[in-house]
Amino acid sequence: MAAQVQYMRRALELATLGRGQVSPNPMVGCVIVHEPTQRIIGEGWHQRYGEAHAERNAIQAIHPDDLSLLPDSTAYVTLEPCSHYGKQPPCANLLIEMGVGRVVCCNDDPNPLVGGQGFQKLEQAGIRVERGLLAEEGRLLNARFFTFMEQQRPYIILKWAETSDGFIGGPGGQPVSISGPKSQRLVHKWRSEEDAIMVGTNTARNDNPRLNTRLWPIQAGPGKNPIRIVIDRHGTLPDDLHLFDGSQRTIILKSERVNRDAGPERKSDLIEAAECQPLEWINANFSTPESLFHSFTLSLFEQRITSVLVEGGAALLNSFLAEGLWDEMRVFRSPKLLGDGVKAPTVQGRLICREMIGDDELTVYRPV
Ligand code: AOF
Ligand code: ZN
Repeated sequence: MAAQVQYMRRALELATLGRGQVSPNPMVGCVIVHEPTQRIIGEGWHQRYGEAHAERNAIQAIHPDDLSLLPDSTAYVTLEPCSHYGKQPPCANLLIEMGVGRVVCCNDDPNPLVGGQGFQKLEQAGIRVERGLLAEEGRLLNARFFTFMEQQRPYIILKWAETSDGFIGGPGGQPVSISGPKSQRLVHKWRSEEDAIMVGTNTARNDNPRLNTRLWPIQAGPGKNPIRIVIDRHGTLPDDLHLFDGSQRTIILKSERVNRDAGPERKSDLIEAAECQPLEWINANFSTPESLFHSFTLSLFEQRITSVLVEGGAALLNSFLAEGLWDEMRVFRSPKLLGDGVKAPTVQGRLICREMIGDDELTVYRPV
């Protein structure tokens, strides 16, 4: 048992190497172990969206001389092997063709295209299957994918930085620097890990944010800057904001009543740039908070956006909190004092982590 757990932990660790690269797919890792000798003969993970799945990469990593060991080997895979033809052929078929003896997994695949059929295929072919090993860890690893598939909405992370006296902005919403450089860099790393970043109208207007990953260039290869989402109910935000510069895919939520054609509405100096992305306008139903959130989450689900980092301001954060529409809350508390300004939202939920990032204290919460 202990060895099984170790192999699965290794598979989970391998899976994380795909973080920020595989969405809307899950992160998946696979370790293939020759049972009589307890030797790992192949390892792999899903590296990039559209490319080979973990099982195929693990099998490809096996030395040709070891392929004959597969009937006496176990594939530890963090997710049920897929059974469908998507961008990739089914992993269940591959495991059957290669003659793997046993398959152990953390979680069933909630994707309706798979949903149990992967296990069924394997069992019908005479492969022994064990499910549910480190299931909790597996669900946590792919919290975005499970939320997206099971609740048909993106995973929502609320993030803000507050002063010791509980403010997130200056009087009248004027921008002030609250968290330190290390925290800011960490935020850019977080941005590189999520599908989208969102801000409200006042933040877009007052802070004129870029919402990119310039302080975390490590993962920010082409296309790795997340999609920007901004609320502009009445279509009154100025066109020269950084958000509208066409440098990243940008979605604007507007009221159904505002007449606005979809892009191109962008800074003139970028119009000719090859990488310029037209703005996308989404009609949202602003009549009640429920209708707004319903139309918003539905649009994002349809566009296969599996996670959103909500960066403020206070009104937007508070409305997500009031709707109970959040999965994680990340709060920086800096030693600074402001005395007056925009009040920070009230933290709630279950504390899951507390750590110092430079001079700032970071706390992370999940709903109870
Ligand atoms: C696996 N192993 O490593 C992954 C799986 O379009 P495709 O072919 O890439 O299929 C994507 C779906 O396959 C995804 O939604 C999820 O259900 C499953 N992902 N399955 O056996 C893997 N990444
Ligand atoms: Zn697969």
